[in-house]
Amino acid sequence: MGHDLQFIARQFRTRGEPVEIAPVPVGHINDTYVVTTWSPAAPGWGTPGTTPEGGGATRYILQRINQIVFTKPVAVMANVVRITEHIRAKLKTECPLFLRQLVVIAAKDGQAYYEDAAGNVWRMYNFIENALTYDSLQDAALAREAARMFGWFQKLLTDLPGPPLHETIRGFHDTPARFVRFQEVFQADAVNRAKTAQAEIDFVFENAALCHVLSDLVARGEIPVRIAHNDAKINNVMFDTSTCAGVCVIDLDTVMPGLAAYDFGDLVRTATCPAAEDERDLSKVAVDITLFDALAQGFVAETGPFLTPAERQHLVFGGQLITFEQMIRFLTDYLAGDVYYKVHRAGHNLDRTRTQMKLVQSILEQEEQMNRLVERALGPEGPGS
Ligand code: ADP
Ligand code: GN1
Ligand code: MG
Repeated sequence: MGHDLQFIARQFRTRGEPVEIAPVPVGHINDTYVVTTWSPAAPGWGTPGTTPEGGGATRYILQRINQIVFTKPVAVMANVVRITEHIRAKLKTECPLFLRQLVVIAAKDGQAYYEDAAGNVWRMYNFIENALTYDSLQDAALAREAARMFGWFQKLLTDLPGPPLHETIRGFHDTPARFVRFQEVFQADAVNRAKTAQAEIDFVFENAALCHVLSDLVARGEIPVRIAHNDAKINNVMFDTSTCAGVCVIDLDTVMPGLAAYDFGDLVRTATCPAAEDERDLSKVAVDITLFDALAQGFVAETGPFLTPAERQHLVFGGQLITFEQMIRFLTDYLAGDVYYKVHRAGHNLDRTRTQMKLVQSILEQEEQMNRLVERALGPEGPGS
């Protein structure tokens, strides 16, 4: 459906009026646009001895929150405001990254979002300039930096004051429930696709025991629930265009109670394999141990000091679990007829399912070595020792 993007962009407190709006074709969930505004110079600008603001272009990110996925967008925005304000309050203004963190741009009525006449909920952020995201990586330094950023993000949120964040998607990483849902969708086979995914369906049933491991540890109180990003995939962190240093963690919709292992797991899933998430040539899909080593070092550099022994021991398992869960989610969506993830070609969710399956196999094969690398990164008494 077409949206009057100019009108929507004008509902926010931007500097100047929107002059250009372009879609960002990244991300599986929200609709994302770059809005460029233009503001004229204030009267008197340029007069020696005066300080009125000059004019110029400013960029923003405008997003329509996917309300099929996020049924409570107002709760999402309440979380996002708390998270962004807390992070900025913790970073000292002199910290070079202070000005490069997400800020929610208020709507003209002062709310953190704008609801249009059709009930769509829109939000606006500052555009993080001179930074970029990657959909996959080949470079160990970037893998280390990505993991350091998500670890840093978890660390910054360990002391978020106030009540628990809203659970924006119920049971988001409840892998056993994901498996139950998969079985229902598979039994219904509403679009008659099960016959085209037999090997993948078999793999899910054969490995179903993986689903319960972390939830059982949580239920027994052996692994703590903390605030996690819960969608720590590689294109949800921005890097400086010139220095390649991490700048900012984005896509905060699922930041809520979760496990450290979920975020490390999503990094393993997306930042240790140089191939794309939807690569069709499966010979390219495997965990690259050099990328993994860098990733482990980056993550524990920030989180090592606060992770419990049980959390440390389950980081690699987090990679297995989150990749397996992602396989189940893509396969479920394929069998349901592509109702959740944006797809761009026939069989897209099945292609994604296959890469995840190949990655699970690759992690299972290299598990011992990966665990050794995490232990080495932690050192006998933690990172840096
Ligand atoms: P989705 O939930 O659909 O993945 P994201 O919030 O991750 O949406 O945004 C999609 C993409 O848009 C990101 O991967 C990133 O490339 C770009 N992006 C998002 N927010 C910003 C921002 N504040 N500044 C610059 N680019 C951004
Ligand atoms: C979605 O929004 P995006 O593209 O960063 C999804 C994640 C999946 C990921 C798979 C809210 O992430 O959970 O892991 O796709 N987000 C939601 O690439 O479902
Ligand atoms: Mg994203």
